[in-house]
Amino acid sequence: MVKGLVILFLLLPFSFIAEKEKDPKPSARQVEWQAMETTAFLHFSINTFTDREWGDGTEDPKLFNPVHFNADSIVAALKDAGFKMAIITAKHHDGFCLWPSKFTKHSVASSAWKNGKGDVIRDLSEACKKYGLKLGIYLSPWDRHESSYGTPAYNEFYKNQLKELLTGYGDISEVWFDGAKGENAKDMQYDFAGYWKIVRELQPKAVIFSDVGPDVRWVGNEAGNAGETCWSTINTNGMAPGKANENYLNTGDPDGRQWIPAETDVSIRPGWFYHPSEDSLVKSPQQLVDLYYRSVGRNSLLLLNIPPNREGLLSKADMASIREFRRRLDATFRNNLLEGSTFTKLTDRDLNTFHVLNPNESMVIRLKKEISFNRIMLQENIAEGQRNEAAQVDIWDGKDWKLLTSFTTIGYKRLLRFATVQTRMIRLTVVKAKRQVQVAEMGCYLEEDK
Ligand code: FUL
Repeated sequence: MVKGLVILFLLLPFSFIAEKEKDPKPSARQVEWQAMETTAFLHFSINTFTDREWGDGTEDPKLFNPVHFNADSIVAALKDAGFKMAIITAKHHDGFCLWPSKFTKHSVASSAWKNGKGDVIRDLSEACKKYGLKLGIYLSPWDRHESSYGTPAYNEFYKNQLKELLTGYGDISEVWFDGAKGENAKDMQYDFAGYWKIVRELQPKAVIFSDVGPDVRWVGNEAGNAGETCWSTINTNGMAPGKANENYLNTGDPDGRQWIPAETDVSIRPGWFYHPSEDSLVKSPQQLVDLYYRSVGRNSLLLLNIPPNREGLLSKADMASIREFRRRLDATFRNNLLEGSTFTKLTDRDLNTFHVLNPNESMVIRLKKEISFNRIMLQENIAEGQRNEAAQVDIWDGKDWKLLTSFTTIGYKRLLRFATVQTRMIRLTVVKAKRQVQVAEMGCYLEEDK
């Protein structure tokens, strides 16, 4: 009996280590991806000129003529507004290609633009290099123009197009595989595994998005809402792009064995493509700030669509809105009021240095003077996984602790908003966690009234 107990105690630390090692963790490319926080989607194609959201593939390529298209101006505006990557619709569901693909005539090469000599992807990739943004591509699997669509030959056609994009335009940092699939040949079997293999071979640093990963998953809606509880882990068993459970994708799964964080794609306008009738419906800077809190602030990434117009430029209203959005965020998060407290690791902007808290453990931050704040920011060291399940923050009112806010997951980032409070002491308590939480960053901020 005693011998048995001794063996048990000897083995215990090993079983703990084994369990810990099984914890899903992000790859380097996923960590880098999430740290970008805000990226831009550019929905731009023949639909921009036909005023449609989904073209049917019969459009005359000559209609594509963005006479003032200027990739530099678009990318400069995105950079100015703090976006770190631009993902462009190289081909949307209608099949029209923004680059002169060798495998179809349905492209810019048959358009009126630059007498068929233009290449949107080339111009954009050069502008991205110039301004230091990453470039991503969206290549719709669903193709309403290509005659081989619906037969196995289409997979070859698609792979050829993918290879053109992955070899001809320098670094590609994200490849976006849309799950949408309409009426023409519903039974088309996409070779997603084959597509993804090509991405890994040709652009090993690129993250692959589809509804269910493998690197980045869909957040489950197009309204800009990550789950209040949002795990970067899921189990993809049996789920295919286009057929995933939206609620499951929205919140993720604490028991998920795969690290596939959620990307929140949402448009600055009602539609994904530019429509003149939506010029007055551009989301305001404050609506964009709210989107940031509901995506990045809930452990997701904000992929904001800002569609170029018929001239081939971002519209003035859109540019003004994204610029002011960034100004407001910068103004709020510039000044971390916890700086100078004894917990220096929490404010050093380095996720690899952290303070550990076990479940039911608290840390009390004493400040040199009273602070006024209405926002809290928390980050876990996600390189080691995501652990916090429930936590709360209390503040000292001079006599007693008062609950300020309680919340669930943290992950890469959690942002909390509440009415302005004053205090000299703040207490963070981990209420429930999968294991010891590595609290990497914490900030208290004051957002001024607008
Ligand atoms: C959807 C597409 O059908 C929309 O047109 C848009 O591209 C959006 C981002 O994804 O599935």
